[in-house]
Amino acid sequence: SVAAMESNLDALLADLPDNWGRWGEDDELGALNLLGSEEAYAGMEAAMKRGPKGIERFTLQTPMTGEAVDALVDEETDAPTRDTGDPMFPGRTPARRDNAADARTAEPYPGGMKFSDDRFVTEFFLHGTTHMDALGHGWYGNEVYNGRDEAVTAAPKEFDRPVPGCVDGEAGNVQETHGHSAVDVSPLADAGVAGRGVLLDVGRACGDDRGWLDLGAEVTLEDMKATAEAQGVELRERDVVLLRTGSIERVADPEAEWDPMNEPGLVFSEDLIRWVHDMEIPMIGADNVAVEKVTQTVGDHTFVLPLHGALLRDLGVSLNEILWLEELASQCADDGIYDFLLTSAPLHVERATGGPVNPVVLK
Ligand code: UVW
Repeated sequence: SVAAMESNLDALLADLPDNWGRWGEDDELGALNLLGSEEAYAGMEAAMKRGPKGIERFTLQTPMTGEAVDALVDEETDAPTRDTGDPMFPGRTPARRDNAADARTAEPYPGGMKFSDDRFVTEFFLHGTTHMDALGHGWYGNEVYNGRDEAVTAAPKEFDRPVPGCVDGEAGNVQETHGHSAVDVSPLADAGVAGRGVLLDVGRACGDDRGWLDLGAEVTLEDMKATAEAQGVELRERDVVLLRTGSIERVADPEAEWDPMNEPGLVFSEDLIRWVHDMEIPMIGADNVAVEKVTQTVGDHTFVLPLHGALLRDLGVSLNEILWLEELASQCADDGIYDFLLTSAPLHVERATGGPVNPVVLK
């Protein structure tokens, strides 16, 4: 039952650290509070390693196709194998775009300028592309991050800025709609992320010749440390850690097998949670849909997304999912430098559970 599952997670995480109250009772930013001037400076120092003529930029968003893409069909059985469209957690729907003002029919404005204009026309999930989770996005028991009552996830809050036309009680009033009254994505969007990022290319260290881990592979703290050692990079306090598994790269290859419920990913251990806490890691990102392996067995119990409980809810560590890491990883493998300046911020969507993001790396 759901109650039994909740109590399992309560028991599993009971003796592990949390960051509730650490940055005040009202805090909604969590471990991103740890990123200040010195952490940005550490990122900038890393970015300068390749010299004044060597700095390159990488953007880490997995491209949104925006197009309806037919499912791949098995030639013998005619059964759909998988959707070749945007990768995301099952149940979510991707952005589909159409051209509201088409270049073929564009009329010139006075003076001659013409425009084309795209729009999303389907139910695009804010977690349906590369995104950061709000700290209140996932929880167990009756409390979200920082001990806030879970009711905050179902009660509208005041907008951060006055919004003309959005007045309580009026027709079309968005104040009446659902949305987080706290611990939504806005604080992460306002703060942004800037720090020393470290890529742990576990795929290259432990995977096949493309640097892909097998579907279902478990990434442990030991794998992370062994990868850092093999890469010759020192993991430091307050680093933003990016894990490459190769999983999202599978989606771009129509021949490759991919299963969002059985991706390679990080797995729970007490040591991992204590390490993340002691190292004051502000954010973990990965090239898979949930950073962690979706279903995990610990002792006699099966858990779905337990690290969202231990990291997002208890430690307030931000999670950045569906990253595109291929080009960054390939440059890191070429020059042997695995640290860089990482900057990022999710879209500021009021009251939202998460926000799309296109992180920028300088290296
Ligand atoms: C789920 O909530 C399932 O996923 P994510 O945290 O990846 O958005």
